[in-house]
Amino acid sequence: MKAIAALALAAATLAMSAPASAQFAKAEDAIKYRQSALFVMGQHFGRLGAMANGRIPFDAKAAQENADVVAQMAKLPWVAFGPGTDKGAPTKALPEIWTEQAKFKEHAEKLEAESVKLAAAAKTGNLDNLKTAFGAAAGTCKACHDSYRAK
Ligand code: ASC
Repeated sequence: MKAIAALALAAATLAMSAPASAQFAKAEDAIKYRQSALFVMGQHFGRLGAMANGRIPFDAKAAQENADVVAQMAKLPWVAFGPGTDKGAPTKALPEIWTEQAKFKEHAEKLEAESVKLAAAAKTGNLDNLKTAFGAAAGTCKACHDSYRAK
């Protein structure tokens, strides 16, 4: 019984830490994984942008939900930029990602930090807070794309 409990605990622990330890069978899977995470993030970020820029009415609850998704998705792509994943499927990822790993990591961490602030701003229910935090987060998207994504 003890062994079963220990196994169950180990499995649960593994499941909870899955994103950070995601393993990919092949480079193509890693490329698809990071593109998928970034795509989903972009969709939800875009909805926030539409509110921040007045293209759609501000809806505090929707903003909060979208920002929470962004903050979760922002954690996911980075593990999928591992060694050997520079090719294997169509990708705009530039080689500098792998030759400037520390700088790339800094960009990723900035996005993660700004997306946490964005979620906090959305929780205030105040459109001006959302606008400010959205602008800062969008800046981190752009900075990384300028350096590490092909046009
Ligand atoms: C988005 C999106 C990005 C960023 C970037 C910000 O909505 O999909 O990649 O914002 O355009 O400059």
